[in-house]
Amino acid sequence: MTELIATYLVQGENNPEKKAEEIALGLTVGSWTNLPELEQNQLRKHKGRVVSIEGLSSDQEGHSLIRIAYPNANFPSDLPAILTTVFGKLSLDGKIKLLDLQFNQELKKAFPGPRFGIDGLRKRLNVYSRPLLMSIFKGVLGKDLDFLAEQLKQQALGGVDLVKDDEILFENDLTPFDKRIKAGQKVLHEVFEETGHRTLYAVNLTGRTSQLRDKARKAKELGADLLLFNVFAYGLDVLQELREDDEIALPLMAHPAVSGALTSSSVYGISHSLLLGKLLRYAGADLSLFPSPYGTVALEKAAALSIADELTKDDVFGQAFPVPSAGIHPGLTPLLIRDFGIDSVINAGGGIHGHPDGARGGGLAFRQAIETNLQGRQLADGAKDHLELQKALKMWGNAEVTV
Ligand code: 1AE
Repeated sequence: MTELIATYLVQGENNPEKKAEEIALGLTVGSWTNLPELEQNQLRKHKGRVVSIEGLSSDQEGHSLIRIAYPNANFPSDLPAILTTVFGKLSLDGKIKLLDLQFNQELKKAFPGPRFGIDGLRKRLNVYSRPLLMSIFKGVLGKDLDFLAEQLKQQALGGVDLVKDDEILFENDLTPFDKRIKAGQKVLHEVFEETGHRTLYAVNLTGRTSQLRDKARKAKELGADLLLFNVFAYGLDVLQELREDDEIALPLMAHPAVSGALTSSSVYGISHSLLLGKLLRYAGADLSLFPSPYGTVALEKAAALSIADELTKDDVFGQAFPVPSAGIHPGLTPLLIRDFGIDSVINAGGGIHGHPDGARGGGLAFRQAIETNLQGRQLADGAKDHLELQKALKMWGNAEVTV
């Protein structure tokens, strides 16, 4: 019998054995010992199973790790059914957090994984030996296309590989989706002609769920590079639908907006690694943004690393890019490379646009910081050769480490 194994962290439970048994039966066949033998025989293949129960020693608050196996026979192979089975009603039932889901090989076949992933994006950009650099449009609400185009140009001239829309830029009269794509293409083509540097633009796919597929197909027709998607405002299955549509076939960048409501508590919700790592990768995200351990919306380092690990570890799926974000500036580059390696994306909004020389200067400072670090040199040393880096370090400081 093939099974999906869920791991839960339970807090304040006096009798974890009883709780585990209640979950295994309550979320599958309901009750067991009271059933007549004939019914037991009929239902055996649907019965949940307690795999293990571990008390966490040296723990005042009574945490236990409970593992429950759910037969594949109980649900179709889609995330809404899986999540409702393993953490539907249960998510409302006291201090319990879903830490992990172990998919068997059969179940994994139902998921697409990233269409492009790290390899595909590197190929598109022809960049192989360094982390990618991404910047974010800032202050674009209420601004027109010319403003947007100029901001995009400055970011691209700074040498960034990717530019993403701000996640709060929705459909609007001044910078509608279609026009943003066309204007973006024009600017980025001009910069490429001028400098030989290729930058890709991730346009924010927004609107009612029923409109997304057509809108995404239109984006593809118009020549969009990537789609940014606020996946947790919609649902993982919506992301999977977009990924599986061969008429869309664009890289998908998952933004973590709203996910904090699900992940932040230590005793409720879903773990960072499962939601922003494993499930996003299985559903087909090519890049996953999450707070880095260092910036303004800092995430505990172990949690940030666990997301990156789920996005990149060996699996039947391609690897997705970890994008540790929020409050990132050039001085943090050595820490980011040390912790997330070169197969990651360094992403900054304020840390690019706030540079004394503007977005171009900010992009250059990041590229100089990356180059300096990969040469095994201190940023302070690189700053002697690079004016933009020097100004950035003066402005934001320097968390110096070398690899
Ligand atoms: C975790 C998401 C980060 C993000 O989307 C964003 O806009 C960051 O902006 P900065 O770099 O903090 O200005």
